[in-house]
Amino acid sequence: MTIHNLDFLMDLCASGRKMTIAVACPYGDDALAAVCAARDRNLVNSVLVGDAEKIRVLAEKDGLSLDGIEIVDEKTDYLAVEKSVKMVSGGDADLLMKGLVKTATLLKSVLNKEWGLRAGSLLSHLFLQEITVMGGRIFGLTDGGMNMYPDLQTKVGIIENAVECYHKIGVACPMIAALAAVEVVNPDMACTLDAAALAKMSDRGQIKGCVVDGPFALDNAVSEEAAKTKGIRSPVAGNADILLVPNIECGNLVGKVMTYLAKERGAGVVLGARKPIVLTSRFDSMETKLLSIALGAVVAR
Ligand code: COD
Repeated sequence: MTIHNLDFLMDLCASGRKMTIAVACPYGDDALAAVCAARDRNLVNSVLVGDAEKIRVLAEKDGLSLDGIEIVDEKTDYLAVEKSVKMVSGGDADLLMKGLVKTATLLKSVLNKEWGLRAGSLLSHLFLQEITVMGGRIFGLTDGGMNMYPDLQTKVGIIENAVECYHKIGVACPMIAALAAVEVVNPDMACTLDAAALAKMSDRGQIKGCVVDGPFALDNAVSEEAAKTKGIRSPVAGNADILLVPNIECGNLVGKVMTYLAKERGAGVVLGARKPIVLTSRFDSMETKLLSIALGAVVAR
């Protein structure tokens, strides 16, 4: 399946069982607007967890009706995060969403050993990045949100999470490019060694349900022409669905360049926990937040 934009996530979400999302600290204007838009499109049921008075004032300021949306009053961010995570781990909600609260604060709560959302496997962030140039493409960027400096084994876990998500959104065998600054193995650049090892693990069936190759520089991962110029022969060259970045800085920078400088939309979610966590940047647009809710709900099924 070739996906040209992210609108399919709305249809996919609307076609299945309606999930309930718990939103921790929903104070950013766009987070509230996205929750209201998700209600209007009948995508999810929402529970807002935070200072009820603050939420109502914000909604009124923005002319948003909170009809049909439940509010659980928790005055401090710390308690709101804890309550929302517990709602999801206890089965009162099917997925979690980060509002206006630090990513690390929410993730530490998610990783809580007693009442968090650990499933015994690696948690990682995937951002589906819509690119309107090049005829409309989607690139899964991972991991620019959770794992900071992944080693080889962590990269395998990051790939497995992304592949499971791609299968759920209808891509049977995603092409994965392990990115570096160059497309050759250079012993002085550790990520090129990891990329080559991942490619061989994919060849030998140690990583399943996808094709992994690398190292690739970004240009030859996304452009067939660039790959041809460099003489790279690989099914992944120019056709990557998923871009595995070497570390959190690379992933975060690529995502933010696309969001802020190119004004593209996306959808972000943390995978590998018992339930998905919708995780976008505080200043992401309402549309990106809405698409992220749809993606999270699809993954939650
Ligand atoms: N998957 C599964 N378990 C994990 C993971 C993971 N990705 N990370 C940590 N754990 C487990 C560890 O095994 C351990 O049992 C426990 O959690 C605590 O581990 P620490 O001490 O290494 O982790 P923390 O709590 O100090 O930090 C975990 C964070 C996810 C908060 C940290 O890695 C982090 O801050 N990541 C970056 C988040 C961020 O700032 N993103 C900004 C970009 S939007």
